[in-house]
Amino acid sequence: MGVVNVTPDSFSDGGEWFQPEDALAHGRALREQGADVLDVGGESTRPGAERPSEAEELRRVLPVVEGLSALGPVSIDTMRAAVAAAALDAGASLVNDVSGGLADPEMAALVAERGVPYVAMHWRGHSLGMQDRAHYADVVADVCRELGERAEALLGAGVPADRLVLDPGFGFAKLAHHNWALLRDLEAVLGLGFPVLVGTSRKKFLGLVGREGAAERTPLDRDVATAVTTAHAARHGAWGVRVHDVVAAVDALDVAAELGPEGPR
Ligand code: PMM
Repeated sequence: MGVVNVTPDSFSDGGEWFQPEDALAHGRALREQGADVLDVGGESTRPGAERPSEAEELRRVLPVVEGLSALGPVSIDTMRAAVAAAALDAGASLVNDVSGGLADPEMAALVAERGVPYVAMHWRGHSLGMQDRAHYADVVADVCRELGERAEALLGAGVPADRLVLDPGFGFAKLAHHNWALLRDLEAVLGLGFPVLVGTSRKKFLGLVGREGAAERTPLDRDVATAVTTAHAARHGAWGVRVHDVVAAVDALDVAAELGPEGPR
């Protein structure tokens, strides 16, 4: 899954694709590089970010969704049911909701009605103040329990079980050691019985690794580390990876395919 952020303030690609024509060109390039799905988003979720209005989010994403859907599958990265509905009408075929349906009570019904694949991510609240919620007794057990409860609620609201994908939400209300614990123990998330999407690309914990006492890597310098986590995720059975650098991810996935699943042979 290649990331197309149509935002002025994403931490990872700093507004590079904010103009629709730039986002379209970027999406086309990611598709040519081998992305199976393009994930178009108009709201930055970096810690501390303020939300755009619904009208502004629609203005950002719709032309890009429409243009890129002509070339292949597009997912809409949104927490708003109205934006998801408009994007599906414009050609998107999958909804990626970092709030797992918690931000908008209409989301579950919309996804159920449309019957499209739905990525529900582990989330504890909006970006402002998000990292204040990074408290866990046992991060793997707590995230699995909260995600499992979300999955049950979504199924109860009519989302078909074979359309649901779960995501542990790397970097969302999580400190570096929480992210590492979840990545190390991806099998626990897979144990919930749904396909799992992994979104570690360019996140802060990859900028910090091995850098104690030194400056962290900038987001653009985190693609090598991301390729390693991509191969790891694939070898542990992830359904998909959400990445900015598709060239590196395709290489990492090819290597992972040659090595096969992790574990004793
Ligand atoms: N991360 C971001 C945005 N959307 N969606 C899913 N499913 N999982 C993620 O980890 C995720 C996401 C934030 O990263 P960005 O600012 O680089 O898009």
